[in-house]
Amino acid sequence: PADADEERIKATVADELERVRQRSFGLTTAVLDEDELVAQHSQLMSPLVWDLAHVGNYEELWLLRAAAGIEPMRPEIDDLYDAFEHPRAERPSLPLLGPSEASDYIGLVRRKVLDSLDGLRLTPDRSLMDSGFVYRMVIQHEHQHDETMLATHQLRRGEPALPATDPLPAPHDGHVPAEVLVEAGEFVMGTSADPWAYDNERPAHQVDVPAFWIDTVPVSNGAYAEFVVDGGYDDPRWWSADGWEWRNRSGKRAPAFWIRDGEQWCRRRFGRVEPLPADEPVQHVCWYEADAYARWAGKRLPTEIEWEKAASWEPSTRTKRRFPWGDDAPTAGHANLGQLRHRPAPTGSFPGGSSPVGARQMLGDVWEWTSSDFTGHPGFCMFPYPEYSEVFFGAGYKVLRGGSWATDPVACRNTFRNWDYPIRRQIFAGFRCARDA
Ligand code: AVJ
Ligand code: FE
Repeated sequence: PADADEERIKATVADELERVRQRSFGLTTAVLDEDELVAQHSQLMSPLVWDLAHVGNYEELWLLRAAAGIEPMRPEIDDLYDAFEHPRAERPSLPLLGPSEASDYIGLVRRKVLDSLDGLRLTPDRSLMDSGFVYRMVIQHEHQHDETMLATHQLRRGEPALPATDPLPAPHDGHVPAEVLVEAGEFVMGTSADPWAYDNERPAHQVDVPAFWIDTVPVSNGAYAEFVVDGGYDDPRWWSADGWEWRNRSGKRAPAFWIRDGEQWCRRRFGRVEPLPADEPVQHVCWYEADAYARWAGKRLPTEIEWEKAASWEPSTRTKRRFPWGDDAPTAGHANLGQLRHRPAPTGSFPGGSSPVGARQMLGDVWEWTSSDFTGHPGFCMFPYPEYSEVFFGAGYKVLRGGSWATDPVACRNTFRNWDYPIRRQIFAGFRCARDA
């Protein structure tokens, strides 16, 4: 039986490695010419050709050198693709591999990885390393860079490059209450057992949470526009001190990519301008804007503990779910994940993806800003390297939860944690509000 488990894990790893690589090429060499791949579309982002070679270099470091003990293929390029050596703004001036060199390099790494997989022992019950966590880490890492590449596409100017996607889900019918109540009580935060969980999601631990209300759905463009039209950006009452300073310094008076068109709002989306859909979750707001909106609405952002409890806790059985709807893998009726569409679905979609307390769209559509600073859970143990999470603890990052339409299902679950600076707007982030009960 152990051998059968091992074969099943290896087959999944091989399939997922193939699937994510198709996605990466679909965002780079399949859709953009050489000039566009090496260009820097925004100071905030890497040239796409950097992300492409970086995911292969990361795969070489972890799956060939660390897991399989294979000698470095091109040690001289490690420095170029070390995210801590060179900030994004500096990457275009490095002697990077060109698009075809990068494709060849990552393809060769991949062939060696698949060859080495045969001889590996991945017994599920031993340490995380032996149970194949590094393989899942590398797969998730590439998907995370693919989402970053989509943010680069959104910032890019010029003719649309991305292909058409699935239509939006059918409009929901029936009434969706504005808020749901989460009763006071203990719940289990984090996980110790999920084979895909990063170190920052571990370990599972009990947390006592006072009762609170949380919005059933993310804040929509229409609701956010009311804040804008009400002069929300001009009233310091709604803003934190740092947020007001950001507002003054940045000159921003609406979410990124919004365009005023007389009485109407439009938005630029992957190279096309369209009327702003009022019922779509707002995207491209920074933490300061989310925090100000919540105060204007008489509410606040949820803590990440509240967010996770509302998404995952089944009070009647006192059990925790991997996804809001249960432990089954996401399907089309549960959530808008995996880049099936290049946009969030209307608020109130996916009744089949509701959490036990009735919150909808907790996973997919938009990342949700929480009020929490990014730190380690109690009992945090760095694994397998400090630069994934630990070096970011206490360094001014805010936690985001739930994944976006651009997040792949294997990099999304109730315990998954993302983080960014409170000024960042290029990620596919929105929010929902909460309040004390
Ligand atoms: C978890 C999205 C904040 O992009 O900086 C990619 C993921 N870590 N390569 C990031 C990551 C290393 C990380 N975030
Ligand atoms: Fe990376």
